[in-house]
Amino acid sequence: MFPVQEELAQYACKVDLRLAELIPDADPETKVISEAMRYAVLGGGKRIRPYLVFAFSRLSSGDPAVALDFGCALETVHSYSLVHDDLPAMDNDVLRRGKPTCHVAYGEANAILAGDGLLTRAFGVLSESGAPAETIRRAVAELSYAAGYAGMVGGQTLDIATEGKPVTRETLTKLQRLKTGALIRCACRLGCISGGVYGGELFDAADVYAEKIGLAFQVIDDILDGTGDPALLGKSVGKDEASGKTTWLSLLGKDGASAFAEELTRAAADAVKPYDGEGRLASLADLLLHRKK
Ligand code: GRG
Repeated sequence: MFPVQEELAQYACKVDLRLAELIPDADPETKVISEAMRYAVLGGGKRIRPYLVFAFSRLSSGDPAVALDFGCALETVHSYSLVHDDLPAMDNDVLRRGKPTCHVAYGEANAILAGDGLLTRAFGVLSESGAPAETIRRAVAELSYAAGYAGMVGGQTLDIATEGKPVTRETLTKLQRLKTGALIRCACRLGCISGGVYGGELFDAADVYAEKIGLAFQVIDDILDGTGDPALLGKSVGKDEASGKTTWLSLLGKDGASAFAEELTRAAADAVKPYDGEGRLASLADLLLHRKK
């Protein structure tokens, strides 16, 4: 089996170091925002999305430095989404990545601004990555699409609109494909784009892999919310059941949801088999299936 856990841990350290360089402390009068941004983005995240960029960048023979910056840009968007998702107006969570959430630590207004700062910084990071102009253009378009109303923001909108109402399996799949899946697909695509691959068989295989692991990721997230250990997860659990939310756990039960996640994981590995000689992508899908946090 490919040693994906070790490689992911090493890559996460690289991502942390690079993010610290890309988001330096600003001038003293606005330091509270750069501090809140660094608080939200540094330390604690699994860095799965940057690792996906790295893995697909290898397959497209991309420049590793460009892939790292593309992954960091995506991680700043992911971190902004967590900051805003935790706000009182949204999920009203007090714990994230084992620490008080950004608004608890810095106040609500600063948390909103820190999220805004992270989102906008992402596009600066892509633009300054040193990649060819066409590669940057494609990466900016891809990230903007995935993070925006046709992607993650749209998914969050659906999530809020369906709050407290039972939803069908189809609606749940759509909601999660947008809310969580869009950034995961963007990660795989940015990896391809970093090596100048803008379409074709590898790009299509990356899309199928992303779709399958994205949904499996969410199924596991639902199982962990219902049965996971809050100390290990670094966030509160049991909120889905308490709020009567439709999840994969409530739709399929624990065994059914686990079987579904396994099926998706197998399908993900199959989709990239021709490119995955080392087994990195299959091992990553398997690691995500068995994650405890
Ligand atoms: C506020 C516009 C806006 C969007 C929020 C991402 C999101 C949309 C909400 C997060 C809520 C949530 C718990 C979703 C489940 C899947 C998910 C994205 C989990 C967190 O991602 P991980 O596990 O987190 O990769 P780390 O901390 O490892 O980076």
